[in-house]
Amino acid sequence: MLIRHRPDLTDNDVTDKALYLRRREFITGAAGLGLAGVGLAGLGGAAASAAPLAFSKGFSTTEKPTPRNDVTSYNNFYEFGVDKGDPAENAGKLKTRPWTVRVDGACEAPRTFDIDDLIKANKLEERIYRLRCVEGWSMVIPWVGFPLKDLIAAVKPTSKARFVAFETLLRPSEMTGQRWDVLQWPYREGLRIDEAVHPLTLIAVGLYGETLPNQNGAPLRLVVPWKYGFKSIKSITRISLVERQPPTAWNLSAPREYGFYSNVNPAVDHPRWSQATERRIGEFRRRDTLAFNGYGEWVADMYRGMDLKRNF
Ligand SMILES: Nc1nc2c(c(=O)[nH]1)N[C@H]1C(S)=C(S)[C@@H](COP(=O)(O)O)O[C@H]1N2
Ligand SMILES: [Mo]
Repeated sequence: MLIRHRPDLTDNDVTDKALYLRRREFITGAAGLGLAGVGLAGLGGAAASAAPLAFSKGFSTTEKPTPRNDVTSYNNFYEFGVDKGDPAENAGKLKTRPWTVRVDGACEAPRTFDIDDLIKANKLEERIYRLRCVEGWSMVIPWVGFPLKDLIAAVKPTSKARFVAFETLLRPSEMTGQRWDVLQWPYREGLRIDEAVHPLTLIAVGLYGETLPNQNGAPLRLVVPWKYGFKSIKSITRISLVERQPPTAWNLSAPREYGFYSNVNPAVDHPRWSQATERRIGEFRRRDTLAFNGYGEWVADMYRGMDLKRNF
């Protein structure tokens, strides 16, 4: 199935509007949460904007996307096995319709969304992002999705919504890797509320212009491009607004190795390997890893005053 996207917008158009929206949010502070349904692509050509060119990489990198075949055959999705080829081989068993996502917790309007209604109700955009796995490899992936902040705004969060907890489906009959306790199932992840409503944080429902292949997290997954890939939880069934920092699958399994924040950070090594460099899938030479995966200009402010070696 082909997803409607907007080939009429160039990267610069999209990012100009993104900058415009983002500025407005920062000015209005918490009121920015009320910007429900204002998809960037939905502004059309008329929106006023005066963006510095430096922003043109913020929302879509101009780097060459990793070939589709690599994006869909070299995966981490432990619900289907621990080897890179296992998800492509086994995820076909997962039934992704019907599918609902419960969004609840500290909000005035908790709701259960049907995935097709959710896709129809939101303006989809293409976002080409770098993805850096904590294992030391990276890709450039053209996602199709919508900002998580729009979904959060739809349920009207209260002031008690300080974190967001995410859960993947639990269904060992189809997710055959869930028969083994390599992680505590279901897979769980979490973000601080400001990270969750950051304009870069995406709910992806597609890649390369089409619906997500199961191995990439169909029918919907999170994409947080400045954090290690494991934060980008796949095949989500529940999103809860919570008061306290929620437990996360990798932190539960190895707290010394995987922290809650997990911002890409070349200066903080994993206990068992360096994070200074990475291998871009399809390339031979390693390249330097960038702080916040190259998105620091847009996200570093959220961590001002925090010790990122302790809060790894
Ligand atoms: N539910 C779930 N989500 C997950 C994982 C997983 O095992 N289960 N693996 C994570 C890891 S380690 C990475 S690097 C990315 C990989 O996403 P991709 O296969 O689409 O490139 O998914 C993340 N999301
Ligand atoms: Mo990863």
